Amino acid sequence: GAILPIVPTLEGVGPAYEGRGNPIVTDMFTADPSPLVHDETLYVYTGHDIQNETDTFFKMDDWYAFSTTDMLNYEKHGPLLSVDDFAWAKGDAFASHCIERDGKFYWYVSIRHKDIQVHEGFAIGVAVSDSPTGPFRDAIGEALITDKTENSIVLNIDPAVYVDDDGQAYMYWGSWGECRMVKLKDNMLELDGSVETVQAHRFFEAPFIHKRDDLYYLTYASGYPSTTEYSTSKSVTGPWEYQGVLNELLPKSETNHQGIVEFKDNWYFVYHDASLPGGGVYRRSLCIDKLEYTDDGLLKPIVRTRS
Ligand code: FUB
Repeated sequence: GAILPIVPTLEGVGPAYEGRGNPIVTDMFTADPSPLVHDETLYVYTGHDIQNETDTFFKMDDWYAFSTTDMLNYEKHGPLLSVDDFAWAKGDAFASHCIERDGKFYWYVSIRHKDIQVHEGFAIGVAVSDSPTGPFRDAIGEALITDKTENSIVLNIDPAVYVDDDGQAYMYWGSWGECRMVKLKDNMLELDGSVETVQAHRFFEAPFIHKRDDLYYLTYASGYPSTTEYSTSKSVTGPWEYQGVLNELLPKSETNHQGIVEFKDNWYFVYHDASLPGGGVYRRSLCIDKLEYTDDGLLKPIVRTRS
């Protein structure tokens, strides 16, 4: 992939950390980032906004990854995966999450299913590869989450997968006020038990789980337009204690879909805003800022930076 040039032209909104400056990607619109560390490299997987400035809904067909070893220089990979890679899908390459397990890379995606009318047709699929940059192929040949019968307004979007210390994998997802969770079997391709509802105050979408020391953090988009808010728990299955706002409302972007990762002894908050020239609600941009903890293990509010 191409090495992205650094274009430090945007006015700052806060002190920059010793990285590249935001937005990270300046030659295309990128959204819904999810982080993965592998082999001393940070990979951030994103969706791709291709809307015209006048379009009034998301237009998204494929997914990319951006990798860095120094938080300064990024390499673009992709598109690595697209709607066309899922024979059962018909469009809308919404938020995704790629994780590694036992040397394989599982990339969970939100996408509209050809045969589903409820939940606006959204389903969750999974692609697999032996490498973080592909080639990826549909791992099942059908959706992992379809939910064809239940007539509910909850969209089956925004998967986030977490493998706990005992090896049990969990997938979180949801939208419109309902966060859902289900266990996954060790093969990462089958559900292991029933779908449960997760209590999250003012939940809108984009759940993400991370752990530091003995504490689990559930971050998510709250309300719409969305702030990022979070809860903590001693267990990945809750009960969750609401802890407040982590990232405030953004100018122009109504979503800010976040992920959190530790990389080379620092913690980072990856998200999108609409700060690229021409950006907007459906034309978003990958950003990365530092994440810091209080002495009590709570998350300090994000200080957003530009270049
Ligand atoms: O990018 C499409 C949708 O917007 C995602 O699935 C949500 O998380 C929100 O960012």
